[in-house]
Amino acid sequence: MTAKSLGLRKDSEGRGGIWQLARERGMSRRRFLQLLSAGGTAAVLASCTGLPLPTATLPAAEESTAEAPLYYKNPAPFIDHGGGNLETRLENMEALITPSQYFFVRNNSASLVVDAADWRLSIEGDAVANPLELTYDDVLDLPSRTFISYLECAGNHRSMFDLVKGQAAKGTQWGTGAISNGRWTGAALRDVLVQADITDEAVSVLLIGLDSGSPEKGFRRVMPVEKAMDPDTLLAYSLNGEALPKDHGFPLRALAPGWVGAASIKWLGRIVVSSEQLWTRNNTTSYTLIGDAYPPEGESLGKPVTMQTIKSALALPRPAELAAGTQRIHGYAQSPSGPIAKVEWSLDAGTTWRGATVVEPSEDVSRYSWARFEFMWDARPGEHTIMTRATDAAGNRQPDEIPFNEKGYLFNQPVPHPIRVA
Ligand SMILES: Nc1nc2c(c(=O)[nH]1)N[C@H]1C(S)=C(S)[C@@H](COP(=O)(O)O)O[C@H]1N2
Ligand SMILES: [Mo]
Repeated sequence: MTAKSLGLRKDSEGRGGIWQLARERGMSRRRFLQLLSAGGTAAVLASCTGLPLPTATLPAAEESTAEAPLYYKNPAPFIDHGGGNLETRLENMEALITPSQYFFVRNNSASLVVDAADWRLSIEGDAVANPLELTYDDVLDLPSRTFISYLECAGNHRSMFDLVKGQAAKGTQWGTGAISNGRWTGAALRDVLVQADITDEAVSVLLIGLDSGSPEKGFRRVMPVEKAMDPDTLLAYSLNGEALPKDHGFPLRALAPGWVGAASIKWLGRIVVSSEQLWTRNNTTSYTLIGDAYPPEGESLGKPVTMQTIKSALALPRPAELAAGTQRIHGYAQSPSGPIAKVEWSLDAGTTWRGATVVEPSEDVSRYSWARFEFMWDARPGEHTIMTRATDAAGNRQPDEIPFNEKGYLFNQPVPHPIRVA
């Protein structure tokens, strides 16, 4: 694929066509992304039309502030869990792709403001024969890939351990919105690893963010070399046709489709390829399944989480209030192991199930996109609970019951959704 694949599509703000316009005026993709990150669409338009850019449109966050905010986006549309954790309200969503302003945020420290011109990505380690240091332009010059993929926190649905099983798990009490579905563009991590000449001895690839301003303190995650060499594991520089927003890892983040969000390191600064299995906080004490059902592996306290699990949720407020009469109910379902084949819904806590319609997407979507489903419900006045259950094309179905784990990862039993009909 080429730069042409970064075509902007219309989003809910009608910003579609800006890249189109920029391209028609002869702007390079690199220049486009630079302008977008510096001054947003206003900067691109100003450059296209030759008009001076009013200084008021330059983001204030670019100026140095004594104390960095936890995030930069407007928190109004989100459930704010504090500490830089913004949960998407699925009820705000009707379409397949989550607009960037609704895209959930999970920060372990604070969002960074990185100057792409100063930024470097280093690739090193004992299983690297040709250590590299890449600039932003170097990454933009690599062959690019664009596809739709969901990104989901390992702790999405965590509050359901308490609500459904009566066992509270530690961590941010996410409902069902620590997930979003985006259109990503980036280079394949594989291409960079090949350029760095990784050796046959390579076992672990450690991705390190620049959190807290330094690679020493950065949020990090290990993945096996096989996942790192998967052509779909990206070094992503664009979300929904624009440069990555600051809160999502500008200038560059990893995107590990199908894996827990914690592997998709934001503000990526350093990649270490090792001939040994590496253990760090995020596969030993965090992001690992700790509980009776999970015997410890290696240096981990449990079973490190890697792939996500199949889940579904309704796009309704919790609790929801609906008017009596025929209602069209919709929601989203996702699986890391194939497209969603079937979604069912139940009004009697899972005793009987009816079929929902899995909506055919209006464009070709990758196997990493979530699916939209809907069904018609004759809502009668009173208190109701609707449960949904998804099955993927490989035959995986949401289980009736899963074992508890202390940190509440990967909850995927059918979620009961309370609805009052007046
Ligand atoms: N550098 C860095 N990368 C990170 C994180 C972080 O705190 N720092 N959080 C991780 C977690 S736990 C998740 S779920 C995803 C969330 O990505 P988003 O904020 O873009 O939605 O980013 C991951 N990458
Ligand atoms: Mo996460």
